[in-house]
Amino acid sequence: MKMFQAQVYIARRSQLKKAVGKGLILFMGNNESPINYRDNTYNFRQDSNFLYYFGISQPGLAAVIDAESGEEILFGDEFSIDDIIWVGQQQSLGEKARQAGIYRRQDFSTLASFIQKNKNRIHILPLYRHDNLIMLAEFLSKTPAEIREMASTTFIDAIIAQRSYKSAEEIEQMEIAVNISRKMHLNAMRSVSPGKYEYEIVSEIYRTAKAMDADMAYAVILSVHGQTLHNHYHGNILKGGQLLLNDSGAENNMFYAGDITRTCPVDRTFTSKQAEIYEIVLEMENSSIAMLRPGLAYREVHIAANKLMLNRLKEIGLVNGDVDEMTEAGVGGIFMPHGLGHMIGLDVHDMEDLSENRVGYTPDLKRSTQLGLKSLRLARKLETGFTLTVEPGIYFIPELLTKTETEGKFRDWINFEKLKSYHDFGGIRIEDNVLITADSHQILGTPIPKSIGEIEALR
Ligand SMILES: [Mn+2]
Repeated sequence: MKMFQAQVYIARRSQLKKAVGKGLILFMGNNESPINYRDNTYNFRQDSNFLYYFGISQPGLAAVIDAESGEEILFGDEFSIDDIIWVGQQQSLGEKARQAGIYRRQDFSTLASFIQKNKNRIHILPLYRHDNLIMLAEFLSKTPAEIREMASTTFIDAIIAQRSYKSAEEIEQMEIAVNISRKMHLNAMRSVSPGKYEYEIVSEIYRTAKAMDADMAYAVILSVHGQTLHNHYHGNILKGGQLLLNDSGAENNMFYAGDITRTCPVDRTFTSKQAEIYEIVLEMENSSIAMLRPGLAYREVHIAANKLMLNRLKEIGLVNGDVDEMTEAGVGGIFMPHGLGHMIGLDVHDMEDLSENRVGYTPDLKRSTQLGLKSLRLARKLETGFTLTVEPGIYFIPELLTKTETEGKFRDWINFEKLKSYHDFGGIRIEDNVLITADSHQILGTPIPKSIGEIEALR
């Protein structure tokens, strides 16, 4: 099992103990999740908070840290002879615990009474897995709704205050994840040709990841209908004249995520109409990345990208009017209905199990309700050590354009007539992963082709 040095986990837990200060901190590991019966399961993925503080990727675990006495206990069972018959001999759980710097292990069956004894001083996280939610509800004789109410903001905020800042050994893993994602994208783009099915390109992505001991950090988004933001259907035939959007990223064998998007023509070259929009998205991406530095609020970068987009769309006659007024009114959301990016780390949307707003916003920042800006997951001021995605896009969503026109909305600003010829255009998104350094930023991993020349040269 790949883990960091024990010292890494010991230091992380000691910082957490200090930040929480009082009470008993409880971590519930993830369990196997059945597809249709107990022994036929989905791929196991350990909870990211559990991985961060304990590093052990195995189902059936829980752990506690007593913030006052400092005591740390791993709850989980040693393999029995029955387990060994089915899954073979393995490193004992006790040894794995020692690799994480934990010296006390107890059988899982002792967890219930331990929690009951400490029920008035326990800190728990929001539980996104229902089996854990039900288990805890049973341990504490409460309803699942009451358990949800119990989530400790002290505990949540202490984790966010740690996991937001990536250490050198984490950045090394993230670069590995991005570099595997890079190969996935290169192989995908090279395999594109008219007449193939989308799933044939998806198979290149999986093959590439598996060949590098990696998996998907999230379900592949790959479609000739790139205007659909999270399209998981892969049954379309690639046709000449279309664009193919591929948003896919690797999870490496230390469970860090890459999240990369590239858009390429199905034909070897971009049409001039495609190139015109592509250059706008690329300029949005490059100029957003160029702005990144500690102290700048990511909300400002999102807004700057939107203004740049509106200025360029104005130049080609798709919108007209004052760009500041259009930005204020939310015209940009019609063409880019999502946020510019999010935190990334052990999770592709890092720590969002803990609360999207607590991760991406500070109390002084109110989340907008406007199309586009309301989907901005990261708005707060950037700090050294943050890792995030930068993923501008321009989409022509026929249903949204028609609805907006029918409602008479934005009619002074949007050229709906000219846009009719874009209803079958699709969408373009370009996405990279970036680290905020001491005074600037650094794109993670080896550069991945993204200029028109670079992409056309791949085929
Ligand atoms: Mn992303």
